[in-house]
Amino acid sequence: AWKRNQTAAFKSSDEFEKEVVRHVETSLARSMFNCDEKAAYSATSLAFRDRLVLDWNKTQQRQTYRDSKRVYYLSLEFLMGRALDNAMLNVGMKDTAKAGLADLGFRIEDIIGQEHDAALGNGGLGRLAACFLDSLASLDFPAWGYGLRYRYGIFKQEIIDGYQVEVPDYWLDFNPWEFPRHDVTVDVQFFGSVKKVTNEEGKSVAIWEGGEIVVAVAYDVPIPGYDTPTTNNLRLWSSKASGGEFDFQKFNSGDYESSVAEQQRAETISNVLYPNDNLERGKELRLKQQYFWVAASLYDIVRRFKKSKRAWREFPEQVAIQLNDTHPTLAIVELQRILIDVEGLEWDLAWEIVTGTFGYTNHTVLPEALEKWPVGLVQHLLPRHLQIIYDINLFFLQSVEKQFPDDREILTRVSIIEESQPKMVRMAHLAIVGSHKVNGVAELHSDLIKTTIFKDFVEIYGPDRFTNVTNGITPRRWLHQANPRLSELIASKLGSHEFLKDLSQLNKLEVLVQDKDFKKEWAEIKFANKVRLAKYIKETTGVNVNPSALFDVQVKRIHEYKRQQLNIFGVIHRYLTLKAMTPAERKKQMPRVSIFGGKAAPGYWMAKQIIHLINAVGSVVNNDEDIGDLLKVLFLEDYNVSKAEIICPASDISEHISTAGTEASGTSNMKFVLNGGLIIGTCDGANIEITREVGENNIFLFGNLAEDVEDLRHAHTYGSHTIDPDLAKVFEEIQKGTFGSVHDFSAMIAAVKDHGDYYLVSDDFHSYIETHKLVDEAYRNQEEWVVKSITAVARMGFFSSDRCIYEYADGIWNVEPLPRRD
Ligand code: DL6
Repeated sequence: AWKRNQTAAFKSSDEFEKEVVRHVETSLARSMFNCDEKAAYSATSLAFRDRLVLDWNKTQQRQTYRDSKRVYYLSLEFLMGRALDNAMLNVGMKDTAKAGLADLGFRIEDIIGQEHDAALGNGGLGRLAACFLDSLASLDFPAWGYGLRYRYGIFKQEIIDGYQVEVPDYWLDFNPWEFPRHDVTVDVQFFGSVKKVTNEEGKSVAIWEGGEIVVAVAYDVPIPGYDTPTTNNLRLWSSKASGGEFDFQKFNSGDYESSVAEQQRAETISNVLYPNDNLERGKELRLKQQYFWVAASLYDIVRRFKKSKRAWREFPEQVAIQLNDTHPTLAIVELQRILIDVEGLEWDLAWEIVTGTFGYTNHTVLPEALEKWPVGLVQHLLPRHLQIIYDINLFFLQSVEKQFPDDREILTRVSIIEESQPKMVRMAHLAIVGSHKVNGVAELHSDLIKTTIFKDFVEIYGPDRFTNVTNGITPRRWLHQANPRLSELIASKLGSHEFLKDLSQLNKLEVLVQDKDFKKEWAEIKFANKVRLAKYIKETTGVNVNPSALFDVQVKRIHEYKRQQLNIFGVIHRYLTLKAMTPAERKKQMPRVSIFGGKAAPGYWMAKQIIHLINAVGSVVNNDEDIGDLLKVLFLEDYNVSKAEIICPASDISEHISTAGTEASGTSNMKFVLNGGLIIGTCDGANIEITREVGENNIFLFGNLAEDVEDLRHAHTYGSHTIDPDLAKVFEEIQKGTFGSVHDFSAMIAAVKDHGDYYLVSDDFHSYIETHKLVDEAYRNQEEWVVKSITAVARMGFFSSDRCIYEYADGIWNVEPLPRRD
């Protein structure tokens, strides 16, 4: 096996220490006498970065030399979290660093804790991209990520008087993990006009001229694989005005403000991540971001391909580009434009190359999240692209017409242009037409897209264009890094850490479910993780929680479809039930800690009311002396990746309770189970496959099925809609003012009672409550609970993101790993 002893490794903790001291004194220009934790973090990162760079360069050289097919993962979001801990673990040097830092007077946890999360994403979609980068590198695939270098990532959430307040997240004050490449720039054009001219060969060609140029500057982030020298690249683009810093002429003539205006306007493009999860708002700046990033990335990819001097036809044999949702769909149009306008290829050959290159991953069926752009806006911003979109659509519709000569309706339904007022470009349709494969992210979701939103396309292209790749998570971050004790216990039983690269090996744990000592250690680790979370809760909220209580966690973006409202209504029901009991009866109840966390999009009023209700309930319940430790309700501020690393290992049960058919996959469900927590969930997204793997006895399922949702909604609207009696009592209590402002919460209640209960909160309430009773019962039997926990972990091998990458590589990208042999 390869040992990281030549390049990235430090030979001893002494050597590491020396490097840290050198960086403190030279890179940071400080002395060790005034080296605080922040400086120690910076110097440690720089020491590791120096080593990673060597592997990174070698990996890139080898990939260039071998000239094998590369994968490019285009994602507008990469929710990376912290880099240092991950880098130390992936290169196998954490213990060395720990010893070295201890020698210098620091605790490694404190140093790791200094790092600002790289939070360039909203939620699952961005975190999936980050897990995929880790797997691609760990499995030695030649792969690059392309994204935007936002100056402001997802906002920081503060909770003030129970309400969410958004604070900007400026994360770039010192970022040792990026390399600015001021020599790698691309001019990106916007606006202008198109003229047709006849070239020397008598061919009519389009010339896009005028408008403005914004410069894209590359920033590279090394992505170290686990237990391999392969270190891939994530290239993030930052925007800058063309033609220098500002207009000197205007400056000299005293017009200072407008001299910097152009620069500011250009920089705005990569300034801020749009903070919406599963929601598209159609803002011009967002479209500008998309084209800016896509144009720069394609220029880069094409430049790299051209160096090999291969024929254009070979492009799809050298390049696979995966579109992470529809956000990068303009790449399809941009590549077609480059091939026909710049490189002079014929349309048909160019289109064959384009469709052979792209794959498209769909991540949602929610109508509000499906991207559409007004034709007028596209015309204004990208006039040549709109012409190409119209041509793509024309040829596509002509072929559909031939295939279905008697069906006019299908043309309207599948057209890339929606004939609405105003007309819109349907990005998902463009993505399907321009890709050779379309995949959903869990079996149910992939079936749903084929039978609902993309049904017509299955008729047109046949079922083979559509496939499924169920999501996964990287066990390196989500087990080894987040839960080191559990990872070490597993390694000690399996005889090595190989399971971190072949997660199916976890199944060997199953024979240990009756091993007393093993079970004891397993339970102790969970308890220690709960103590760590309890300490964090005390520090951040001031509330004492009992680590022996059942920890019930729901952390994810706040959204009506994810149904945090169902959870908090359930918590109120529990509270009312406890209140109605005698003290003797209460004593028999299982104590619970209900933990919530997650951000609401700043403009999503209802989601913000849900956060407010959770906090309002917490203030009442946590201070009720009748209740004491029997129930605590917490909302943890500013949920992010590094907090997830503390929360996931500490849960007993976690909630994945979306209305059936709405959550494409979910990935936190996988993180919780891999950390020995059980889940309560609906038959939705990947919960279904988790159940298939872990067995029905090791998961708590409830609620209506996806196939019944439409009928239920129909009945709510056209029939009579009766509210579950227990839920009605919960509503009465809220309306009495028990939790403060009746007015604030009235819309949440009305959504269920008066506006059709779109998310089926009332329909699922009874089975939700009953299933929670089963959870309480099961938890009483700690012996059995631990057996369930171990069994579930042992069966989670399928949910490694490594498995996803192999499936993409085989079924979509047709690309092979390129291991380094030095
Ligand atoms: O595939 C990653 C992740 C899924 O696990 C979630 O279920 C799904 O909601 C999320 N989808 C989006 C869609 N946003 N857009 N566009 O974030 O993807």
